[in-house]
Amino acid sequence: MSNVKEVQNGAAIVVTPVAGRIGAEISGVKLSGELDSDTVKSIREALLKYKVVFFRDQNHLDDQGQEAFAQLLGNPVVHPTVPAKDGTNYILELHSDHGGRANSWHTDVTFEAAYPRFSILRGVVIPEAGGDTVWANTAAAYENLPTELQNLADQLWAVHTNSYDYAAKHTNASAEAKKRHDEIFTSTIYETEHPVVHVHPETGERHLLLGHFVKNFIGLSSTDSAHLFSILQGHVTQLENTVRWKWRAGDVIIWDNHATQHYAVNDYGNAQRVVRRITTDGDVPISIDGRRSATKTKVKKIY
Ligand SMILES: O=C(O)CCC(=O)C(=O)O
Ligand SMILES: [Fe+2]
Repeated sequence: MSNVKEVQNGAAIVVTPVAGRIGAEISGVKLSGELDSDTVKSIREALLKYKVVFFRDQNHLDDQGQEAFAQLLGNPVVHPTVPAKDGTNYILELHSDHGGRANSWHTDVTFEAAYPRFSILRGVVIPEAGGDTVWANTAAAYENLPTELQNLADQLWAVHTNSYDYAAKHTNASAEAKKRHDEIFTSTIYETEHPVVHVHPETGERHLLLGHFVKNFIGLSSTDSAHLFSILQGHVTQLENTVRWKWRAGDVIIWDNHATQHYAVNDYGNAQRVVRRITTDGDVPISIDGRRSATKTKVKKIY
């Protein structure tokens, strides 16, 4: 089923759902910093509805073009600890040869209070087979919880930190990846308290906010936290809540980082895979009873 939208300049964008609960492919758009505002509005509407949108054949985009396009969706932000790629202002490169294998379920940068709203990822080098990415819809996860678990989650808060057990969550991580994690990714250690259920700033939908940066639930021991985390996180990543994308070089994928988690499948061995990401700034989440997330610790490591 596809859904054709006419925009003012006469171009048509076509939005085609990919999975039942999340994800749509958008065709008929050439992404750039010059896109007209109606097309940007249509992309934004599709993002709110489908949570992740996929664009094929954007090979014309270079780093600067990706940055120019990102500015139409929001204010680009650099990663809090990882420097931007040389020659760019905002790009975070994930390179398979240098530890860039994000094979663990997460929402980007939730160890900060105002974590990014949109992530825009461009496929630069894609393996012939494997290296897909999977996204999960965290609103569908909440909506499909039994009422008893919804009530429990509604009350819970979690501590998110970038100083988590990287090796335990990224199986087969290389020595270089572990070193990068210790020396760069956690050069400043954050601890931020977020509600487990937050109200989306634009749609008003309730979402589960979990992922691999969760350290513990406030008031629970680490053992109880781990058990409860696996129950709730298991609902997020239930296959019915997910969409899986087989990349081609030149694809651009945008997700609403306040509405999803994602996982980059690490099944391509020594083949090379390079993707480049820009994030835009996000709001501080708000709980169902109107309280806001807050960063409690931000400590620079001294070597
Ligand atoms: O490599 C991917 O497909 C996703 C990597 C990731 O987690 C990200 O770009 O935020
Ligand atoms: Fe990510």
